[in-house]
Amino acid sequence: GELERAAEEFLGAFYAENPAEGAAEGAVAARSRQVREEIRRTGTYRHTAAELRFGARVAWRNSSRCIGRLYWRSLRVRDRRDVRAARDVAAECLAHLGEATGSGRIRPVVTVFAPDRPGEPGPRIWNDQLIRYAGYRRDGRTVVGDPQNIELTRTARALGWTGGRGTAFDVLPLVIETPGEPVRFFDVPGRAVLEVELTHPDFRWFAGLGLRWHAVPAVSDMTLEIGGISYPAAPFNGWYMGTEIGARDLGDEGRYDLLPRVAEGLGLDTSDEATLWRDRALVELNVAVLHSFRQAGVTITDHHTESRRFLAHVSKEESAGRTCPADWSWIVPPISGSATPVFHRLYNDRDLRPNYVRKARAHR
Ligand code: HEM
Ligand code: NRG
Repeated sequence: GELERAAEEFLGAFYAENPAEGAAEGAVAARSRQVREEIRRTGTYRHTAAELRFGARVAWRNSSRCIGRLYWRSLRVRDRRDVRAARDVAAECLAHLGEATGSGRIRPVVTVFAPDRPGEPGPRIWNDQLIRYAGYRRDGRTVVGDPQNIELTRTARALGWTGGRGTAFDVLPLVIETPGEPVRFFDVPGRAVLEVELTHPDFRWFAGLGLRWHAVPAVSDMTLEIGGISYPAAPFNGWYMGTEIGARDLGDEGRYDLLPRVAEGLGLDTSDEATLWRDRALVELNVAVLHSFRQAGVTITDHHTESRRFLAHVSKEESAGRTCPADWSWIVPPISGSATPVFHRLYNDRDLRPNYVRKARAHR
């Protein structure tokens, strides 16, 4: 069946890329036979710790939207496959943040919770990242906080969350679904969340905007697929590329929509698009993000450096006899695209496994 085929293919890749694991001739064949037997008996199979570690790393390597893949081998894999209860999932998510954040020198980490099994789905995290800011619609028009998270905020409140203070940067609780339990929320305490207050190296007024952002992007709404097994809760993080915050999170009209306010601070003429006030505001916002993270000692990368690293990664992959799958529309940064080398070429995009895949959100 489908599962046997996917398992077989994964085990083949595992032994091909990890010769030390199967020094003895026929190691693949022996493990494949064992897995087929286990599938026949139980309808599923359990990865070894080494298979899981390799699978989670290759899933990053195969993430064609990710520009940060040069360091895919260094991913720390926290094996928490025995964790299913919502309370324990929440506690392990906080432990993940602690390990990932350190004192600001961010480490790439993934925590793998229980997989889906026949008749028993694994736990699911409803937040799209472990750290998210609440969004409150005030009078049908204006929004306080992050408009992207209005629905998650409503869900948390419907479940009984009263923790929001109504600021633009209230950290939402984790909302966790697991079989045999009602959906529950768990507060993310301030000590688990490193944040950076944004200042600008040249403009004193910028600090007065009262902006901040969290240090760690920890994506929690993607399923880790390895060898036909789905791990629906497998939050992962690296560090930010500045444009994610400075261009998209703070700049998008559907997010914090700050370009008009920054342009005002800069004294730009916003009555005429041709003054490029939006572009100038974007650049200064991005300068502020990179400057503030650096000054706070929090790992961050800029889109020029990261573009060069990504092309180094593509070359390394080709030297290893692999084609690096990549999605141009996600790899090219949202500002100054043509000033980065990733813009000036095309890529093959293939949907390889293992991978992190986004399945339809449970609560939609
Ligand atoms: C997407 C950078 C680590 C997996 C992205 C994006 C950027 C990025 C800029 C595009 C995001 C967007 O436009 O919203 C980085 C950097 C890392 C890093 C600088 C530093 C180490 C990781 C790690 C993993 C990963 C550790 C998994 C183990 C992904 C995936 C996406 C992505 C799956 C697509 C997300 C989606 O579809 O929403 N990355 N990344 N990245 N990255 Fe990375
Ligand atoms: N753009 C999103 C984060 C998406 C993932 N980005 C990373 N991933 N850097 C945002 O919050 O702006 N990572 O694992 O490091």
